[in-house]
Amino acid sequence: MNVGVIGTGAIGTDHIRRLTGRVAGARVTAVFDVDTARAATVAAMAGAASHREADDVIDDPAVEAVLVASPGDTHADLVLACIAAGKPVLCEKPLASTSDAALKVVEAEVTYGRRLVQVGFMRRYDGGYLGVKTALAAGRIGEPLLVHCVHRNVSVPPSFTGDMSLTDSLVHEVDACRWLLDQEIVAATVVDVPHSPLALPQLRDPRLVLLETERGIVIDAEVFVNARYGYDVRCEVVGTTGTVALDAPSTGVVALEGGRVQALPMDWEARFGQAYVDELQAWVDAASQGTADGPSAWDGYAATAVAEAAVASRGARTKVDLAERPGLYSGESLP
Ligand code: NAD
Ligand code: ISE
Repeated sequence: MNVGVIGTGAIGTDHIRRLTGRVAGARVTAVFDVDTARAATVAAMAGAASHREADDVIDDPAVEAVLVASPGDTHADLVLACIAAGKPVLCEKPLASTSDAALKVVEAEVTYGRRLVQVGFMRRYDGGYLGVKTALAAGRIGEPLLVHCVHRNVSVPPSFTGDMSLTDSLVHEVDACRWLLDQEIVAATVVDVPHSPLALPQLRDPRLVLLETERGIVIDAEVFVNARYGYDVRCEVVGTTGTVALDAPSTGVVALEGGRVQALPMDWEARFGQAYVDELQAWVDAASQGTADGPSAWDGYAATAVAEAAVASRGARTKVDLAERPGLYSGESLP
């Protein structure tokens, strides 16, 4: 399958490497980035053409499917153009920067009549999260009551502004919990906590968010994007008869000089590297049949709507205003 990639920054380039070397059945044939020098370098690395506009990638007759890895506020229009062209698209999260824009994508896909969109919620493909999902589905901890989540990044670039820890980072917890619990999140409350002096002044960091699901489960999620010490993602579901927690890949425990040290990953690539490969393989397999599965446009819409409620919260419990879920997305999205 010939893939066109829009956005050749950090994750776009990583995805191109994976599509080129670790995923079966795909090759990258066209790229576009507003940073034309970067696009040219990456195109040369992949043996792809470097196009002048994003639409030239989407409309390129040789391109059979598109991967969108530009910044979040560009996603919705690019995905709408892919749907109009009838091409399967893997869109990095978030699907859109507003729930209205995400809903337009949902409506366009429903009108098209078949799934074309997969959203880059790669945690659904991670072995640790799949273990939690399997234990829950088998009823091993009884009925889930609450979930504790932690999402810590070492640091973020200056382009990470405003409420991005909610709209760009928390959306992973939102999607993972919706998927693990198989229910929608209906309310969000952001609790004020002291700010880290090490965070960029324009950021409120860390954030503590309480989410409530439609069946009354409460999720507490800490998002701390300047935690400095490592990339640390945790999730524990507390049930009526036990708990199940995320098991992260380990590089072993080193004992020396009177201590034990367990290395932590320092970024998402080190922590979720295999999940990205499995996500891309699933996408290529479905896209080469002209469709999509895994996290859907509806999942992208729901995550953005919850993040929007969290942004609006400012300490108050804020309801999530979700549209009616179209039949195209009935049933659970499998990883
Ligand atoms: P980045 O800043 O490293 O790369 C973005 C690239 O997009 C840059 O090269 C920039 O020049 C280019 N760009 C900007 N506007 C563009 C436009 N209109 N058209 C085409 N290209 C444009 O950012 P990144 O970290 O690679 O993040 C990109 C996207 O991937 C974001 O939506 C982010 O949330 C998502 N992301 C997801 C994960 C994950 O774990 N799933 C991890 C990192 C990033
Ligand atoms: C980034 O865009 C990602 O998606 C990472 O997985 C996440 O940990 C980080 O907070 C985001 O900024």
